[in-house]
Amino acid sequence: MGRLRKLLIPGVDKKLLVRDAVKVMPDPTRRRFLTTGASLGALTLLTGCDVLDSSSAEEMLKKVSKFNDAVQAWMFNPNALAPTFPESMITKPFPFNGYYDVDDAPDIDGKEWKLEVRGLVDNKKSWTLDELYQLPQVKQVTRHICVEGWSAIGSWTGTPLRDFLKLVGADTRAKYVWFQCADKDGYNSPLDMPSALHPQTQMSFKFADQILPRAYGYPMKIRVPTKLGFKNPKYVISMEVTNEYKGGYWEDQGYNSFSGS
Ligand SMILES: Nc1nc2c(c(=O)[nH]1)N[C@H]1C(S)=C(S)[C@@H](COP(=O)(O)O)O[C@H]1N2
Ligand SMILES: [Mo]
Repeated sequence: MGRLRKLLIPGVDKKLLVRDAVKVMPDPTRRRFLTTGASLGALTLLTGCDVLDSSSAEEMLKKVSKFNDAVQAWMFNPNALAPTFPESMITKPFPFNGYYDVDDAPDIDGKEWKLEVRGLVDNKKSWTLDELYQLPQVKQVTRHICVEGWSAIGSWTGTPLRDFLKLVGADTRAKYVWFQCADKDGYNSPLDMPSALHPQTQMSFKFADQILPRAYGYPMKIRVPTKLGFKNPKYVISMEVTNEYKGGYWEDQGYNSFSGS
C-alpha cells in the first residue's frame, strides 16, 4: 500500500511503477512479461500510456490489471501489426536519442557510405545509397517507444527489410540479422529473424518525407515498430545474417534482446 501511494504522487518512480505493474498483472501475462525483460518501455508498448506524469501512470496500472489474451497475442505473436496513425498525430519536434549528444552523432558522407551485406546470404555485396534508393519504398506512421518510458509518433519511409533479404538471397532459416552502426564507440543490435521478416520492419531512408536527417540515422536506420527504440539501429553500416548471437550495445548491458512483440 505504501508503495502504491508513493506512485500516485506527481513525479513517477519508474522502477516502482514496473514492480507495481507486475503485481497487478494477471498471471500468464506476468510470467511472460518477466521473461521478456519487464521494462517500462514494454509497458508503454503494451498499454499505449506514457508514464512521465502520475495521471498516465494510474491509467497504465488500470490497463495492466485488465490485461487479457488479446494483449498477450500482441506481445508474443510475431505477425501482429504495430498500430499506425494519421499524419496529424506525428510528434513535433521528434526527439533525438543516442548514448551521446546530437552533435556527436555520426556525420556520414552518403557518397562514400556503403551497406555491407554478409553472412548467410547468396549475394554478399556492398550497396551504395543510390542503389538502395532504387528499391520500392513504403511509408509508415508508427509509434517509437524508448525503454526509458517516452514515446513519439513519426513517419518513416523505406524498403521492407524482408523484400531486401529476399533480394540478397538471405537464408531466412538463420536465427538473426545483426546490424552494425557507425557510432564512434560502436553500436550494434541483433534482430531475431521473425522480426526481420515482419511486414512492418523497414530499411528507412526518409523521415517525415525528407531524406533521413543526421539526428535520426542518416543514411539508413532499421525501423522495427514492434520493438523498443534501442532495437531500431541508426547509421547502419553492415548487416549480417547469422545463427550466432552476437550481442548488442544495450543488450550487453542487460536489456532483453527480445524487447517487443
Ligand atoms: N546507432 C545508434 N542507433 C540507435 C541508438 C544509438 O545510440 N546509436 N539509440 C537507440 C535508442 S535507445 C533510441 S530510443 C532510438 C532513438 O532514435 P531517434 O533519435 O530517431 O529518436 O535510436 C536507437 N538506435
Ligand atoms: Mo531508447
